[in-house]
Amino acid sequence: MAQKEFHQDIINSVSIGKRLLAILIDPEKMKLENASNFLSKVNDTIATHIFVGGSTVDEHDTGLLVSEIKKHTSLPIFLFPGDVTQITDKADVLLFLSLISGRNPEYLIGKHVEAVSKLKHTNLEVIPTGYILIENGKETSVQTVTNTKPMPRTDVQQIIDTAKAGELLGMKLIYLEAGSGALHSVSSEIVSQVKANISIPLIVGGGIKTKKQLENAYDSGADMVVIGTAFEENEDFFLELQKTDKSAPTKTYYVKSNI
Ligand code: 1GP
Repeated sequence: MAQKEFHQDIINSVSIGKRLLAILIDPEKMKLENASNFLSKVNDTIATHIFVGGSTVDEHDTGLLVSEIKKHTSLPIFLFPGDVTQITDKADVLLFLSLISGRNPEYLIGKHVEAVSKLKHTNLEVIPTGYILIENGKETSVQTVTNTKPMPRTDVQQIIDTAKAGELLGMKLIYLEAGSGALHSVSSEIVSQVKANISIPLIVGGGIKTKKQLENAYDSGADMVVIGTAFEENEDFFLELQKTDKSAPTKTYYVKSNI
């Protein structure tokens, strides 16, 4: 397993107030032959990371797609796996997600134990991440696949305590997830309250479809925002999120710090 490099980059970004944007690519929805065109549009946006993952994808498909993505972008590729089968050493980072909003032991620790023998043979940087699913108005695939209940949106204190417990357990990131295609993204109140109570970087995703919602998430305290569906469904979204200085190489900000 690799040295901590990409996690440190996130910490460095947070320390200078840099807003991070991950574009989520689902191998089930992205055909290999479309990756080049998709990535050329991504490279012109303010995106800083690529996440790859889905609910039901196999290793072979994930590996092929990650290799293809790498040909077309220098952005770091984080695996955001729905299952152990999606772990591939072609990526840079594995978000080692523990679904701390739920009480299904398989998604709290079981899958992780299964993953270890596979990880021995990879160079992936593994980042332990507390994954918190929040109710969004409809059932999401995370809920179905993991057989867990999301946390009620109204139970802000319980969400804060869950995030803090994740930090105290040693997790390096907290991810507040409304679920892909969520009707309601995670509320500003939840984002700001969680941010105020943890000292590790905060990722927010699910149901963010407009630039205004994106900015609202950052203004509330999200350090990184994850968007998938809006890029799949709305070509114009790439234009809305275009870099203002297109001459800047995508990797400028990823120069490794010596801090
Ligand atoms: C889902 O948070 C991500 O895991 C992204 O959600 O597809 O709704 O952008 P969307």
